[in-house]
Amino acid sequence: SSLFPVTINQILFFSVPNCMVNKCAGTPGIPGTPGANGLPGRDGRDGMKGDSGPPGPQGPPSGMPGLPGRDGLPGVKGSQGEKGNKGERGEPGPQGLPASVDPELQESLQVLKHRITRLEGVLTLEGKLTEVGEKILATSGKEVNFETTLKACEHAGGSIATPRNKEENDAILDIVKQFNRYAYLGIRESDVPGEFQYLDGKPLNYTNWHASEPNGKGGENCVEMYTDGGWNDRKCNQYRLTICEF
Ligand code: MAN
Ligand code: CA
Repeated sequence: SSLFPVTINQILFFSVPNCMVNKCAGTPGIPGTPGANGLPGRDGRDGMKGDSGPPGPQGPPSGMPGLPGRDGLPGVKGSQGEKGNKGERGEPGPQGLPASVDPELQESLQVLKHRITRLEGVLTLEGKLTEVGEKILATSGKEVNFETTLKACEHAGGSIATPRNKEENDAILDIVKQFNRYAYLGIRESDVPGEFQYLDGKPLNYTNWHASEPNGKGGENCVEMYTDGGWNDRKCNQYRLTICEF
């Protein structure tokens, strides 16, 4: 109604001239009362799009689980496990020839023996080895006390040189003379002063005492070889040429 405050009658009243050709109008009448409100106008146009609202709360979980991921890198190697139990004994092999009549085995033995003989020749030539009977004698060229001599020979897989006959005594003497150094022998004083024995406790069955020896009477428990091959009882703490037998 506010859009049309003037009625059709009022418009006609003011638009008509006061006087016509021969008739004039009287005084204007009192304006009529405002008309009733008009019909509502049409809807306006849509406004501008508003800003997007804040994100909504997280929805409940849904959907199938994804596929498993790829394998990770291999870990560091673990420590070695305990040794397993011993397996069962295998079946016996086929019957072979006795070694004494096995031609292949005998041939191998011949080849090996020949090779060892040649190697012994090389070592003998160089003065590194002396053969006497079944024994092989060798020296480290070092001078050490009796205990150390025992250990050195044992470490090498042999034992301290022990002359059990003249031939062996001479072979040891060769080395003693070559180095011009006395050497301890594998002989020690027993619990009876003045009595000597082999290291295994057995009595001596060959001796080559130097004149007036042994004379230590319990005070010289070891035995050394002089450069003439004679034996002297002597304290065990001297430095003597190491000679071993194998
Ligand atoms: C002399 C001799 C030996 C003895 C030594 C000890 O050479 O009496 O019998 O073993 O001295 O040093
Ligand atoms: Ca002596």
